[in-house]
Amino acid sequence: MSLLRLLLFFFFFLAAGGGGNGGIGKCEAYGLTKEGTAITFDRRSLMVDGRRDLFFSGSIHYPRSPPHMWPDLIARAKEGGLNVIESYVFWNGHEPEMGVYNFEGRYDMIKFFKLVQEHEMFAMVRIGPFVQAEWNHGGLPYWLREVPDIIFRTNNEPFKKHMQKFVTMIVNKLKDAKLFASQGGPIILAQIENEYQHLEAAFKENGTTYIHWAAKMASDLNIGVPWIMCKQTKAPGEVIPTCNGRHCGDTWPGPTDKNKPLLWTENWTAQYRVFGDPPSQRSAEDIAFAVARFYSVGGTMVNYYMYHGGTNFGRTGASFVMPRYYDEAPLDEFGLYKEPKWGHLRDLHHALRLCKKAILWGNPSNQPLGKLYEARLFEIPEQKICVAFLSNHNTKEDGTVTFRGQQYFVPRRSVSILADCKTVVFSTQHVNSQHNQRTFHFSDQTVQGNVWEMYTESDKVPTYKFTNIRTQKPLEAYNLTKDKTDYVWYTTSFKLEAEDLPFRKDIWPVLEVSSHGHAMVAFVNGKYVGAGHGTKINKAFTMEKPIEVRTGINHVSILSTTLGMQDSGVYLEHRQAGIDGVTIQGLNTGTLDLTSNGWGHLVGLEGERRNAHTEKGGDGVQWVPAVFDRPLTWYRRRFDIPTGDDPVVIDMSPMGKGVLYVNGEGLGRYWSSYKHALGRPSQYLYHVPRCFLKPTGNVMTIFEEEGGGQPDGIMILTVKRDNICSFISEKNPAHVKSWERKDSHLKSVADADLKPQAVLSCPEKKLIQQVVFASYGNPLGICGNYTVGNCHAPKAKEIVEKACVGKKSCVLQVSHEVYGADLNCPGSTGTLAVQAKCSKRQKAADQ
Ligand SMILES: *[C@@H]1O[C@H](CO)[C@@H](O)[C@H](O)[C@H]1NC(C)=O
Ligand SMILES: *[C@@H]1O[C@H](CO)[C@@H](O)[C@H](O)[C@H]1NC(C)=O
Ligand SMILES: *[C@@H]1O[C@H](CO)[C@@H](O)[C@H](O)[C@H]1NC(C)=O
Ligand SMILES: CC(=O)N[C@H]1CO[C@H](CO)[C@@H](O)[C@@H]1O
Repeated sequence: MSLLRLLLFFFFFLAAGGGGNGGIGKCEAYGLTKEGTAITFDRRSLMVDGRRDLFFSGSIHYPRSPPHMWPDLIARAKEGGLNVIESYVFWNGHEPEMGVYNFEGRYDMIKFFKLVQEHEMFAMVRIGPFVQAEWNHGGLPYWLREVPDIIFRTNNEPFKKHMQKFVTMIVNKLKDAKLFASQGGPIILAQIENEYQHLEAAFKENGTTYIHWAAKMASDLNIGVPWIMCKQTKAPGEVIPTCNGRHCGDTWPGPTDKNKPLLWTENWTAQYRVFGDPPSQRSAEDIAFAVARFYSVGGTMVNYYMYHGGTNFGRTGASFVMPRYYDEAPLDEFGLYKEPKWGHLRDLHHALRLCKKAILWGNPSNQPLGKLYEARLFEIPEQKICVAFLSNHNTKEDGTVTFRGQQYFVPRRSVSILADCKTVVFSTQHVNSQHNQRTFHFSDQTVQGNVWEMYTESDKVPTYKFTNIRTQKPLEAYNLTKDKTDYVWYTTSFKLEAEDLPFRKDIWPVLEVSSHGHAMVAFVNGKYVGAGHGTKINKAFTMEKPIEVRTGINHVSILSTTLGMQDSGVYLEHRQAGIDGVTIQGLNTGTLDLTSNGWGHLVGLEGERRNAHTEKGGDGVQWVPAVFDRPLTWYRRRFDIPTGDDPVVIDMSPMGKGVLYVNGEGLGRYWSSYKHALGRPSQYLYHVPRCFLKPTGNVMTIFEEEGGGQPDGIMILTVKRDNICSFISEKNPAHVKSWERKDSHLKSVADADLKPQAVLSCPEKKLIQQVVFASYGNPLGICGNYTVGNCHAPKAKEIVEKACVGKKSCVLQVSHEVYGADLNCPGSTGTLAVQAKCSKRQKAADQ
């Protein structure tokens, strides 16, 4: 069957409603207008009212972006070819105190799933209620630790009681809002527990008893859609086990129970990052390879973790996890399209949908094509339907294979999708979608009114007599803070005689403090002596600092800080933080061990008790003109909202360590003084969602722990992805989406002549203003920095300008005939590289 006929067939198939194009746009298929939809499954796939479908899901966690951003994020996910949105449910956000609930603002779970429904998409709700998710305490509320005799996530009655109560409450809330597919809502899958298998082994028979209990407890809630468990090879009963990982198509054989489908719940689009981590990347090509591979071995649902990561606002990140979350996802932290990741995956989804009939109903088979080469086929011979996935598993070598009498070039580590077992409609290694470059722009608000006030705590460092909790030895920190603050003071006092002091003036005694984690700043006799910290891997650490002591009474005051609670592993309820040993070394009389010296504790900061970061509390605090370079100091300034509607960012690189607020909203912890191996802070740019801002008089408040920072160097920036690029070789296969771009799908297939096309498209409300670079030949470089190679057709720029300037988007042929072959380079690969600039300033032109 020719490709044209194949497409015709699909059109007919769609029109007839026999399977549907994922049903997007057709409410009936989702049961949105009906009483309910049955979600069933077998080995092959999930079924919606008995109809098989392919599912492309993306994780967007509602508390990680403000509700104002949700509609755009969901719409962009749908535009990227997704038909499912996944979110965890965040217990500690919803029940911060036992029996006190919060479903407002960023925690308005119902509103989130209703928006998914309004966008005519499916939803997956991963209740957990342990979720890990690099989220504080894995989502478990602090108060759960204080339940007598509790052991988390095992066959422990107190834990099971509270877990059941919460899960039931969430399920009832979702049912009341009619959000399950069985009620006509969008939710087609629900998850209980989360990556439990390794804990099950640790808890032995109690683990097994617990996971069976959890499966039964969930099933008994009668939600009318299947429950899943991820990374749980032997999920009990009807619960479907799913895979989490980077390469589930090659590392996971699927559920042992042969009537359950292959679903992939977490396919990392990058790697989450903690303070101290260098930047991480996962290329569009690598993700596409893993996903194409998964569908080629019979997978029918993948979930991108994350599709949009967002921000761990305030204190919501797990220990050491930085506020910016999965910025490398297809939609970046600000919700902007990260290209080519977003577009390449969209093209993949379109290609797989084109092959849906074969994937869902065809006979699967595989055919080795040599060492590390393979064809995976799905065929319906009587209907002449055939789809093939040609894979090359060599990591270093491109190759050519012969399949059904025809030769195919298969790049290293790639899958090529042959929609009719003949025509390549997608290759994971050939990116046809546009690229873009993210740029940050200085805004006038940085310098206007760059006047700082301060309110310092360093001149009132508490000593023992100002503390209210006293014990012989220092206490565990979480037990004191109850996760309401990162900060707790540890103080003690001791007396020295003249003969204790070193005789030589140039020899200083040393204060040695050991801590379970995570960081601290120390003072002796009110004077700052230094800071220390652990790492994500080694949370416990020891700090040693030279100190000045005096004859008579000396005071040690240590501010211990945590960076969230741990989110994984067994016995989470026993994890500790804070000071556990203090000595003074180098005295004439030897080492003075202060560990059992009698300790006073004070929870939180003075500024926190007075809400210095809020409008109201801030007004009740004595602010004075700022003096920089001071530890334990609150700083604040006012600023107006930057003009335009590009996202707003605060550059915290001049500061040390602390927390950042705007208008009372916590934007997260900053730690610019902690540099990763490449000498940069892991995060220094902080997203301020525009909905947190008012036109004038916004208040930025910082609490700086270590000092050394220069707040007047903090910049207010805006972020754009207005530099759009294309880099496509004439030899790339034509990806299916580029054909669909034109009005007439079928006509354009013929027009395109199966040559790839470059599609350049500006972000909303912007037009292509300028073609910065265009070359046809063998150009080099990356988006933002292309250079011409030794082959270059001079006409290229003019042709591209004519096609693109003044337009929202344009389509360019990638063919030497259009640009004129370069006679200097016969036989060289023709590559088109274009960089264009989008801008709002241009007045409206034709689309
Ligand atoms: C299982 O739980 C029981 C009761 O809580 C406890 O006594 C036993 O030690 C546990 N077994 C394991 C292997 O942890
Ligand atoms: C925390 O406090 C509880 C009592 O509230 C106590 O049982 C537990 O041992 C304490 N944990 C640590 C590590 O001190
Ligand atoms: C641009 O690319 C050239 C080589 O293609 C490289 O030498 C140069 O450093 C790059 N410039 C920037 C700003 O990345
Ligand atoms: C939770 C989990 O399985 N994480 C894995 C994700 O993939 C990376 C790299 O393949 C592993 O190192 C992680 O353990």
